[in-house]
Amino acid sequence: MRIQVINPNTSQAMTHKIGVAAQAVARAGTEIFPCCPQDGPESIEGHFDEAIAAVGLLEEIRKGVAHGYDAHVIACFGDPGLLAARELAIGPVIGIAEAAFHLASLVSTRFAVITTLGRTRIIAEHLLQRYGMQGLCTSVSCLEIPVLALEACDDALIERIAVEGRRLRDEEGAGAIVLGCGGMADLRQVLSEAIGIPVVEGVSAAVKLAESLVELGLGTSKHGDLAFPLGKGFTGRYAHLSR
Ligand code: 5HY
Repeated sequence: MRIQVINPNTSQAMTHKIGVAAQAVARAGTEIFPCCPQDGPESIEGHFDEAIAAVGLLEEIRKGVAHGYDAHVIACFGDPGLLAARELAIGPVIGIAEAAFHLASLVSTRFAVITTLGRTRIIAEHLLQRYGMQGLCTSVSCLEIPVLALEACDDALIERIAVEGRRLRDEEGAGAIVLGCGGMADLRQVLSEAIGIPVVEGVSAAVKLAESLVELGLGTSKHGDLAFPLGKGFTGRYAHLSR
């Protein structure tokens, strides 16, 4: 099985970290193909970044479909371009936020999310609403750190996240913690041990869900709104999309 794991920002270091984390949990027969767009923001920290990043993400999905990958993972906690990607894809397309929320809901009655900047809290809250998970989430906690600070995540930052995770466990009754950034892909085990409750990390969650869907023969439905995009002309830099 071959799974494309797309980091929608253009940080090579984060793309590598995400690829290593994805391969670490993949089955022996699963090959992970990490990638990121050539063009776009180095990190995604708001609505504008997400909108720009989505175009590059969709180009990567187009390439992945052409390569015949069995599934695709969108390794950004905003799940940018998820439904548009599903229109293009034949195999399943899994966003790391949706994946993490669902797995957290299977091991706890209430979970909390720990993410980066306060200004992106609303993005996670909108996703909880869209996925019908709002009632299961005690809160979206923000560390007020830039996404790229996770590229050089030291023990002090790990301890900061662990302290917040224990607070959410003790003060809000969270039974599980969801790590709300693709840049936290390498922190699942250390934080699970430090916080003492299930810690769900989106990249690993999405890879395992993708494997399960492929093995069940479940690809993206091509009936209705997720059918391939209607043929039409595109102009300018998108002329190559015309069909
Ligand atoms: C992410 N931004 O997973 C998101 C989430 C965040 O560049 N990768 C990004 O932390 O806002």
